[in-house]
Amino acid sequence: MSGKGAPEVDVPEHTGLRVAVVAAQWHTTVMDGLVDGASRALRELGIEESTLVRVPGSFELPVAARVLADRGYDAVVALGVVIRGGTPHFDYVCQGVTEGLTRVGVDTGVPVGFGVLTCDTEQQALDRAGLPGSAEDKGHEAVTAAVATAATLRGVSELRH
Ligand code: DLZ
Repeated sequence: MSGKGAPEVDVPEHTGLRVAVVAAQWHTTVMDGLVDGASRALRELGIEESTLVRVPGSFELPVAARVLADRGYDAVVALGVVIRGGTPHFDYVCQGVTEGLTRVGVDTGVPVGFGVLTCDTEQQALDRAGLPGSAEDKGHEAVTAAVATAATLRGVSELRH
């Protein structure tokens, strides 16, 4: 998948939205970049209430995201890095985390920002980590997408009441 074609996301009015970030710990340098990018986006958006929860690996992201969604956060952002190794393990972890996070969003109605990098090499992950020299900033993007979606959905639910 290419980053070409990414939109300039317009974030609707989002005063008072509460955001939870859940981040795995594998691949420290890349994860530090993703977490920093997410924090920067939260600051730029003026989000006043946010929390950061760390879990061991990406496979643990969905259960943590579900608990945070159930705690009343308006948006959850999941950050992780999975790098292909020599066994099918990569595919199972990627499938588990992707399907799990999708379920959390659909089942709870709480938008889940998908900031999980699934890469063939560490260099591909570094290129997307929001570090100095990275071409992309996926932690920042995931927060922006989740907050924009939560703000849009808040507007929609107000229309229906
Ligand atoms: C086991 C494992 C492996 C091999 N690789 C990664 C990885 O690249 N990125 C990641 O976030 N987690 C990895 N894990 C750990 C699993 O996500 C999970 O934490 C363990 O299987 C324990 O449930």
